[in-house]
Amino acid sequence: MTSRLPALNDWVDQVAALTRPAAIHWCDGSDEENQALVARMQADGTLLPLNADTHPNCWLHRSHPEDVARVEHLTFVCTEDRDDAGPNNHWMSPADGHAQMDELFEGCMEGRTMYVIPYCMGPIDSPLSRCGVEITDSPYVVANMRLMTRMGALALARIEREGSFVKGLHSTGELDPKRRFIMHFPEELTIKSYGSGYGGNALLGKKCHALRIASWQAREEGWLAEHMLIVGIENPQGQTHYIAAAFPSACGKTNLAMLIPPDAYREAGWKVWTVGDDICWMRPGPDGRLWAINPEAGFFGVAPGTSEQSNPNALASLQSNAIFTNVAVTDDNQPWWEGLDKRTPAIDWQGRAFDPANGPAAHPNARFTVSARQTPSWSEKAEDPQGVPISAIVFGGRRASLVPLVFEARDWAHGVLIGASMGSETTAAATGAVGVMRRDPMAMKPFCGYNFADYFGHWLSFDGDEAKLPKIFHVNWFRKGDGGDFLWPGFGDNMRVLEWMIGRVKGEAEGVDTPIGILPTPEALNLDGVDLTGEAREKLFGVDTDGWKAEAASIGEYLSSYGEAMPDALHAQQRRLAEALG
Ligand code: GTP
Ligand code: SPV
Ligand code: MN
Repeated sequence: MTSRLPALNDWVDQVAALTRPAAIHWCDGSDEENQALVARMQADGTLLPLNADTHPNCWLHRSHPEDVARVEHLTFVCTEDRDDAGPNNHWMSPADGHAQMDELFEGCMEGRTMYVIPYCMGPIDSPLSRCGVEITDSPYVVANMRLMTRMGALALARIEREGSFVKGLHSTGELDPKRRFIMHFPEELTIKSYGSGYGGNALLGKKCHALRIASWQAREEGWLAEHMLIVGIENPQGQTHYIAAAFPSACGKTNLAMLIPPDAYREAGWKVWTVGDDICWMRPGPDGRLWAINPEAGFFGVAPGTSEQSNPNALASLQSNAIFTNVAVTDDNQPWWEGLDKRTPAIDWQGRAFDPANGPAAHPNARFTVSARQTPSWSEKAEDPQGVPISAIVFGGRRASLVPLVFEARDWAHGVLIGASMGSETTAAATGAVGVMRRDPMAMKPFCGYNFADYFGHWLSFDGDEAKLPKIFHVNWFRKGDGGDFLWPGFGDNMRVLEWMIGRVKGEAEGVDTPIGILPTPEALNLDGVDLTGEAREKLFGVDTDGWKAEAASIGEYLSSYGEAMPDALHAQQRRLAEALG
């Protein structure tokens, strides 16, 4: 098979000449194709069947033990001018990047099948959607792309109609961390990824296309590509507000997107609808509001910590047709991970008999892949070509100290500063140390495909006369007390904070002006049934002026580290913060 688009056929021919596969398979996305692929992967051990009575059509994949997370130190943005990639990215010239990658790809598919995957990010008929083609030698990637994107014949038809697409070339290679690179060529809308079969390194539609390349395109075309969930909150009157929230990797997006409200809220008629759990593309509509789509069609979610208590919607969606990567299994071959329940697993994520001396049974970055439609809270609006109008944008990170539960930006530019100065402790979603505080602006540190200084400028540019922009908030579900425990119950109780935000959007909820922004008094939040200690009340709803003075100074240094390119308006916002703190 070939396509009706010469540019696509030529590229496939070039890649085949370089990688020399034994066969080429154009993916049509059909069930028959998937069944044949799954059978082949079961035969060669890539997929292991899970208990078919409890988890029909569910599969376990064990990745190479040194290939379990994104690799930020091996991820590059290759632009002609180094300043376009910015200090926030590893950079290489496009010529050097191609040379280095093509040497790795040379002959790498000998004896293997090369899969050509046409995919669409976003509803197939949405003007906000964008298409790409991933070429890979990994059938596991094909099976995951089928769940995570609109993949196959319809996407190919759109690509043939539009004539343009993002080119992604991937090979698992030898899985040698020394021969592993993920490179982006935004000026050519091209991605090359070699040496990893894992998640964000290999499913090129996700972080590589929908964030790094798309953020570049979004700047050129006047929209935003963000690491955000999208959730709809329906009040008892039947009115739904959509909220987009940026939290760094493994900091609570999936959980907030699938939140189940506390009993009293549910009894009163509140409902929560999931539109997206990881990526949000948004653009100003004719009415001046920001309209958002979820470019993905599935969830690649963190398994550990997912339970009937923390995220029942996720758990319900994982009973069938799911792929589990690097989880443990019980003695009756059910998937298991830390935090799921009190059972003891039999086999760990590396296939060994479980022994606590070897560490956790499931890898801390073990993941599930599942079609979004299987989630009970799935929103019909996720298929709406227009997207959904965003009422509030939320930034948040893991901050054990200093940062209160929630505060609101005074205006858009202040909100951009709040996003730009976000900090969070690192997690297992990327290789490297866990728990180290770093600046992760708008949760995009690993994903912004261009200079952060230009990116902040792009955010500021949305504040025009006709704009009806969302309110911006900052949250911190992860504040700890002196004893080291989380002070806020989190999960479903986060609904209380969302209700306050919607109240603010409607001009109904009370807030107090402080130097860092507008905070709720504890009385302005509905805390019925929540038992907070005196320490919790003080730390969740207070502003530590001395601590914030030090933070404001550190934010100033961070902004200055970008040199001349940093917009003056952000420096002005930082000065205003420092002065307000006295
Ligand atoms: P990526 O898929 O990596 O982008 O992550 P994510 O932002 O979707 O994170 P996810 O919702 O999967 O949460 C990651 C971890 O944070 C899990 O272990 C959750 O149990 C934990 N978590 C999520 N929400 C809360 C919360 O409100 N409070 C606390 N204490 N932990 C939370
Ligand atoms: C993240 O790390 O933010 C993820 C998982 O959502 S991955 O697809 O590996 O990037
Ligand atoms: Mn993510």
